[in-house]
Amino acid sequence: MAKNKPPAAAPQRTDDAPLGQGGERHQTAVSPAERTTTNHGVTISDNQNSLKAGDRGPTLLEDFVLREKIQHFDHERIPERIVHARGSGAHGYFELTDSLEGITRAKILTEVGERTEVFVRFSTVAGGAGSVDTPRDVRGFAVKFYTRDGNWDLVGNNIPVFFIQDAIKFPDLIHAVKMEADRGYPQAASAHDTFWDFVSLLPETTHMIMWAMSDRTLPRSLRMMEGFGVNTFRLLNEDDEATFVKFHWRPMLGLQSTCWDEAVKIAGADPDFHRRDLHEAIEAGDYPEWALGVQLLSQAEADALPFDILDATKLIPEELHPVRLIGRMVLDRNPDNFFAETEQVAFLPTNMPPGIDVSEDPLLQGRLFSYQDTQLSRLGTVNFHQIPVNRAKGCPMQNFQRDGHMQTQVFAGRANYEPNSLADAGEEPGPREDPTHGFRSFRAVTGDQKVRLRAESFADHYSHARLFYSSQSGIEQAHIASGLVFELSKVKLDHVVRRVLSNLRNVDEDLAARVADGLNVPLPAASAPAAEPIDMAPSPALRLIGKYEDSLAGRAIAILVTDGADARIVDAVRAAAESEGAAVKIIAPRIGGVMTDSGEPLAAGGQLGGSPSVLFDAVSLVVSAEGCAALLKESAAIDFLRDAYGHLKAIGFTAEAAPLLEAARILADDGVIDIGDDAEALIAASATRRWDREARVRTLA
Ligand code: HDD
Repeated sequence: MAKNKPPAAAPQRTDDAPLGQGGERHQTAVSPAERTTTNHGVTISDNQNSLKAGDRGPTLLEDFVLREKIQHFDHERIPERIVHARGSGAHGYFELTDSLEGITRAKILTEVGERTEVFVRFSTVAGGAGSVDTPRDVRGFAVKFYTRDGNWDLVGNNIPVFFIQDAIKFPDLIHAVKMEADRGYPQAASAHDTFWDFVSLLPETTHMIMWAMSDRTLPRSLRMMEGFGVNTFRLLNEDDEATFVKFHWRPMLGLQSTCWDEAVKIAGADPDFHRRDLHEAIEAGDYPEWALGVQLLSQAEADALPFDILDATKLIPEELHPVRLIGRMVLDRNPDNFFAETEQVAFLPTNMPPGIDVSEDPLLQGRLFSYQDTQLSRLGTVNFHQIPVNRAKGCPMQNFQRDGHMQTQVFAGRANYEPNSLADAGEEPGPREDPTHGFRSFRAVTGDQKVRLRAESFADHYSHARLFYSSQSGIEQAHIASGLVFELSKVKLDHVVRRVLSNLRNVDEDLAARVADGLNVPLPAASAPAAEPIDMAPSPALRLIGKYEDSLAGRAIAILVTDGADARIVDAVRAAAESEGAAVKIIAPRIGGVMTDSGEPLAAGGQLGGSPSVLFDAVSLVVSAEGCAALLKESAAIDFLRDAYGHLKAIGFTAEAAPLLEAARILADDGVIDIGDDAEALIAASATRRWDREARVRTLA
């Protein structure tokens, strides 16, 4: 094009024309509220084309619209959390139902009926932010209460104990479990050399390992997990008298886990399985709910325990000190923006209102430093408390901390120090301390020698692992043994496997023998424990199966249909499932759905190839004879059934589906149900897994 010659007129465009070539599209009036602007408020006239020297020429440095947009994009990512990087959040509220008046002066625990806003973030521990939702891993359960006395963050997990006793081992633990340093894998998996090497050398991890190898680390849904504050905290009353406290969350939907093979397949079928489940449940108004419970112990009761209440690798059996349910938490609102809220939320175990205090648990003591510190590299500024999701909402926030990166508050006046006498000159003096209502620490007696020592009372590493294992049902014990076999089968270092087996002998001889047998290796001699383990009375409350009533509420049933499906049966299954609080999804060979035998179209919520049965809690087949014949040629249909059977789910079928059941080699049992005239029977069988089927479908250790 000749210099200075005006370009040819832009092609005329309609609203359906593709963007990118300039033209008519935005020539209709754009109201001020609709206008897109730069970060500094200048209205942008063309968001499709950069500024160039001629329509085919180079882009000009002068294009501040382009530069600003690209530069902002270049910096969109912030460092992910070093642990718990993968997470899902939700807003909700907490309501107290039973007052702890006299035990604490924290109003959130004394004002019955008062609703306090919360933000919750659930997470996995080991994987990166983009990792899948269903690895075998501990789940984070972090709750931020925006209380009238300041924010309270209860930053817990779905397991009541932890791997290590002293915070100084935390970086080693996390380095060991994350991707191996030289090869950058495995992602989000503990089944590798370095993790088990570390574990085998630190017998204090044994109790947590029992939990980690159990089905607790394979939750079916974030809505179906318990939560625990893990560390021991203190409650302080008006007179600053202390009571030890352990916090518990109890899910209203009960506890439920997946099978290991199922979790692995879900990871492929829907890497966002948990995030989607939480989001969709809240979107549908099916609000997840937990009860908050406390175990309260006096100093004398703590002293009488056969273990140290300051040791985070130990739990207090509920049978010894019952859990008192004092409130409920409901999650009823999805975040508007994932980054602004779920990513930028900063939980701090140091966030405690007056009346709640820490204990001397050496793991907790380290946490009191780490969380505040890590926000600096993650959020980049000491002013991260001003980000909306982190802001104290229930009360004023004011002090003389000033300036810093991203300061958003505009402080008026001269007062930025204390004490000051500016009030005498008629100026605003600013806030002052309040000894009556302010946060006061428990006057713990210390002043001992300065030592780097582990307390003798922490030396017992096996009694609680024994307690946990012996409290499990036979099925759960077999799953723990099989979990250990799977993980150790991935460990290449023989001496590490031997050391784990030596340690396991101190937990349970039968367990060690089963794992050795599963690995096909000889059982080595037992390791010498630092303190002789004791046998404690089993605690059935530590079981996952049977602790809560079986229920279909919050679960999902898939109905696989074909053209000619019996509409009456589809309706009956749907009605029966929905009356139990379960969702129903119609799965069809094609997404458009099918024509039922009544000649009515039936819309599909999912297509067979993209909706494997691992995504559901029970399945049924309502097909015509021709439809069944077509499905016999689909491996996805066979897998659909075979997996449902292998994952111990109830399977409902109509007579026409019999050839498919045969092809998938489904054997009759009380979970394989002809729903011809009894949809209710399927519903009853779907409320739990068919555990008695397991021996038919896999060899457990
Ligand atoms: Fe931690 C994050 C839970 C021990 C250091 N931790 C983090 C999160 C949860 C927990 C749920 C994610 C919070 C969120 O969703 O943003 N951590 C625990 C529990 C522990 C525990 C239950 C044992 C009782 N943690 C622990 C120790 C240290 C840390 C001993 C270090 C001394 N944890 C951190 C951290 C993280 C964190 C590095 C990473 C991101 C963050 O804090 O905000 O500071």
